[in-house]
Amino acid sequence: MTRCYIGLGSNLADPVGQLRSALDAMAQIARTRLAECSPFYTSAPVGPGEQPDYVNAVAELETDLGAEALLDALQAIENAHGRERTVRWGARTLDLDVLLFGNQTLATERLEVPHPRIPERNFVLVPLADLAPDLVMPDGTPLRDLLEQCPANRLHRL
Ligand code: ROI
Repeated sequence: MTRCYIGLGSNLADPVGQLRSALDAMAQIARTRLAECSPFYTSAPVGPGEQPDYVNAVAELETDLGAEALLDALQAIENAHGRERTVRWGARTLDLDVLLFGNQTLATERLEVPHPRIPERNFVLVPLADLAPDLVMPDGTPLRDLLEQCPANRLHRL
């Protein structure tokens, strides 16, 4: 079993409901167990243009799937939640990002793990630290160091 962490985000169409239903769907993924989910947070949108605040969380999964098979399952859930891939960094009903996949480092056409933007996103680091405060990244960097160095962005626990 590989322990992995998934970032959840939504800023359209009842974001809290989107995250709850995504968690229900993730609990149904084959050969995978939903171990835990962090608290939900509201966060100021990062990225260009005006868009609503996000609701973000991080979930811990244990899976026997490979990273790309897990990505397939997560993308199927995004699509079932009406995700449209139009504007890069635009508003979205549901975003599921593979943040970490065990201690693996991967870079394929579809998937880069650890997720390259973890260090600059407090809406990922804070809920990840709720689940795994002592986590160490595959390159040896403690999560605590990333948290200390991360730029501040408005974030409130729901
Ligand atoms: N901003 C916040 N606060 N939360 C997100 O989940 C999020 N996701 C994104 C972009 C558009 C980069 N901004 C975000 O994909």
